[in-house]
Amino acid sequence: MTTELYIDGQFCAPAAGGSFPAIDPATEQEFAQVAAGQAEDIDRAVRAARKAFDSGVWSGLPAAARAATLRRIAQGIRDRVDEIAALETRDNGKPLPEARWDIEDAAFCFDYYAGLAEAAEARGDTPVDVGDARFESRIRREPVGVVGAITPWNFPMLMAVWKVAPALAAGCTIVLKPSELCSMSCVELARVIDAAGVPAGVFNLVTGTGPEAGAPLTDHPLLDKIAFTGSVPTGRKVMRAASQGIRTVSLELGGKSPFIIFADCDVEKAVEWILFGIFWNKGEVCSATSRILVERSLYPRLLDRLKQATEAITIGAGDEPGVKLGPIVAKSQYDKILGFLDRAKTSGARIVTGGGRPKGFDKGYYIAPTVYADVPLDAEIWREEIFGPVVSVNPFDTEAEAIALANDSPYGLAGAVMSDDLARCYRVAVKLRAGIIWINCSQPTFTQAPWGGFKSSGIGRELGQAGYDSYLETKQITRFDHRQSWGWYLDAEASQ
Ligand code: TXE
Repeated sequence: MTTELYIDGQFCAPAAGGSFPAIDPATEQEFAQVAAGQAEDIDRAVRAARKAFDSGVWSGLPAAARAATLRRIAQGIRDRVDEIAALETRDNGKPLPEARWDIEDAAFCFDYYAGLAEAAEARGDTPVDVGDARFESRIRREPVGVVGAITPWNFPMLMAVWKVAPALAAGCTIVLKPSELCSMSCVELARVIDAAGVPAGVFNLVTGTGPEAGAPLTDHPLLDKIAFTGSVPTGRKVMRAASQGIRTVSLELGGKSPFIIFADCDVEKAVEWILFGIFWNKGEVCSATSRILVERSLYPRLLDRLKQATEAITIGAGDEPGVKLGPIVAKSQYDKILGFLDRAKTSGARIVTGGGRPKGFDKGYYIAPTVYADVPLDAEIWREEIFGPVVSVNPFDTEAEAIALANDSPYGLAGAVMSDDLARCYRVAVKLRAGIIWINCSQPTFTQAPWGGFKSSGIGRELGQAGYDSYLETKQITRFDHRQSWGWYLDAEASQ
C-alpha cells in the first residue's frame, strides 16, 4: 500500500512518483509506503491554498459554517478513533491507550476551535478610543492567510491538529508537511477532512522528507505564515527561510525541563509523576521533565523508590495489553539515544537503572527506562535534550539553589514543582523561566491552555485562545467624521 498526497481537494501521487517506507518500530518491518512529495508538489499545494484563500471560499464563510465543518471533522475522527489510534501505535510505537488519548484530544481540538471561531465572530470588532472625537477606530482580526505547517513524529496527528484546527477555524488555508518518520495518521486526517466537505485547496497534505518537501515549503513566496514543531537546528533553518519572505513564524522546539521535588512530598506521588514526566510516550515529549532536582533529605529514599518503580515498567509493543513503554520511533532516534547512553558512561554520572537495550528484546527499537543520579552539571545528559526514556536526578539544598539549577538551561519550555506547601510551589512557579509550569504533577496538557516556550524552546504559543490568535492578523479601521473639515491644506489656501 502506498499513500497519496492531498492537493486541491484531490488525492494524488507525487508529480515525480517516489515513496519511502513506514516502519513499525516494534518489529522493524515496513508496513506501508509513504508518498514522497517534493518541491513541485509543494508548489502545487501552496498555489491551491493561495487560490482558495484569496477566493474567500473559506475565510468568507460565516464562522458558524466553518465551525459546523470543523465539528464534522471532530466527529469524523471520533468515528475512527480505534482505527487511527492503532495506526498511530504501529507507526510511532507508543502504547495504544496513549495513542487513543492523542486521537481523542485531536477530535476535541477541532470542537474547541469551532467554538472560538463562533465566539470571535459574535464579539465582532473591538472599538479603540483614539482620543479624538472626530475619529472612530476599531480593531478587526482577520485570518493570516496561507499557512505552511511542518510537524514532528512524537504526536504525529495531534501536533498537526494543534495547527490545522485553529488555522481552519480562523479562516486560513493550510499546507501540512508531517514528519517522514510518522506520516500515516496525517493521511487519515486528510481523508476525514475531505469527507467533512472542506472546500478544495483549503487543506492540503504533502508527505515527504524535510529537505525535499519541508524546505521548499518554508521557502515558498506565496506563504503568509510558517508553523513549526521540531528540533532547534531545523527551527533555525525555518526561521531563516521565513526571514526571506518576512513571514510570521511560530516555533515549538525542544526542552530539557526541570522537576523540583521538595522533601515534604509524598514519595509515592513524587515517583508517579517523575515516571509520567519522562517515560510517558517513551520520553519522546518536548516538555518531558528530564532533569529532576530533589531536596537532599529526600534524595536517597526517592532514588530507591524510583529505581524500583522504573524497573517494574512493562516494556513491549504498543499494542500489547499493559505495556507502558513502547519502542523508540525509528532507528535514527534509537541510535541517537544509544549514543547519549554510551557517552554518559564516562560523564561521571552514576547509573541507577537501565542504560541500554532491555534484556529479552532482540527485535524492535527498545531502550530500557534509564535513571542517572549525581550527574555533573556540565554532563551532556544533564544539558541536552535526549528525547527518550532517560532521566537525570540531582540533589539540592535550598529553594534558591533549586531555582537556579532549574533555570540553568538554554531551554525554557516547561517546568514542574512538587511540595505540600502551595505558597512555595507558586513562588517557584513564578521564578522558573519557562512557558508551562506544572504544580504537583508533570505533563497534563489541556487544549484550552496556552502551550509554548521561553528562550530556545520557541516563539509563540499554540493551544488556547493564544493558539487561535496566532492565525490572525490585526487590522485597524479608522473613520474620520466627514461632516467635519480637516483644514490643513484647503483652509490654509483659503486664508492666504
Ligand atoms: O527533527 P526535525 P527530527 C527534537 C528531538 C529529536 C530531534 C531530531 O530532540 O531528537 O529533534 O528529530 C522537518 N526544512 N524534536 O530529526 O528535523 C521534518 O521533515 C523544513 C523535538 O525528527 O526538526 C519534520 O517534519 N522542514 C520536537 C520536522 O521538520 C524540515 C519533536 C521535524 O524534524 C527540514 C521532534 C528543513 N530543512 C523532534 N528538515 C518537539 N519540539 O516536540 C527537517 N524538516
